[in-house]
Amino acid sequence: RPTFTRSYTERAGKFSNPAARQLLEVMARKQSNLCISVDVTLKGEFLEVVDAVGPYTCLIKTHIDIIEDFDQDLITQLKNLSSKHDFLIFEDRKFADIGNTVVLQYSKGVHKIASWSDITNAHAIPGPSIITGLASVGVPLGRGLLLLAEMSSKGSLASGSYTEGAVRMARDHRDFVIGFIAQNRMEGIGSRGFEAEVDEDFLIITPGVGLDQSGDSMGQQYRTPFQVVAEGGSDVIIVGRGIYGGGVDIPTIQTRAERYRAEGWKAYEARLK
Ligand code: 5BU
Repeated sequence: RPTFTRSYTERAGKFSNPAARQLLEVMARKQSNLCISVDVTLKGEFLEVVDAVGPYTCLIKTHIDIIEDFDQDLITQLKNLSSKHDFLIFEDRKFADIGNTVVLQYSKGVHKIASWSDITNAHAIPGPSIITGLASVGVPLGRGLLLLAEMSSKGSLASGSYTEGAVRMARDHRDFVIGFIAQNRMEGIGSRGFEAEVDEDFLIITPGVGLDQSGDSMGQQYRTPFQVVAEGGSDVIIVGRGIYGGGVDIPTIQTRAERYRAEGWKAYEARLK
């Protein structure tokens, strides 16, 4: 039975990585496969939105480097909200450098990402040393890594043999690489015939999700939760502007978050059958 037709709870027990296990457990507990990307640039607004949408989400995705008034207290408050509402944190950092540099970017600097972000991601472009570098920091802390296997933007170069290469890199680092940012499932991709028999499971986290728009003016492309989860077999949908966008008030943001949570969950239940 392919992994994506099994329940999140059943799959949780099969992951040795603590971040992957915790994420799947939270998803089952809250009936949410919705990751909310809160791409706003002021600390106060960021925390206000996170607090408002916390009940509907399994995972809050950040771009911490866009916050203009970042300080350590933001991290303290974000972590408090993650306990209050029971969600994990995913810094969408997209590391892309040599091992030695990503170690420093992940653990040091102003943001000290490894100290608070349960999950982060990296491009496969530098080769396996980016994983070993990040793992040297993240594994002792129980963190998880997603590799970018595909992107949602028009004309993305991450396809074909590039995607295959990313999947092979992930297979060699199962303790730390918990899955992919991708638009499709990766089973069978890049396999040399025999891996397909191995009971492998990777989380597929998918950006480019929207119910009311097909894209934006800068190359973003949207699919619906049903297309992504029920038809595509993805595990987690990422929604940003579809929830907080358009300068709407907090009750509207909450209504939208619940709408995406319900749509994402319905699509998951549909594929279990
Ligand atoms: P949106 O407002 O739902 O379009 O935001 C999507 C978010 O996901 C945004 O933070 C992007 O940086 C992020 N993203 C993406 O849109 N597409 C990708 O392929 C990857 C990340 Br990887």
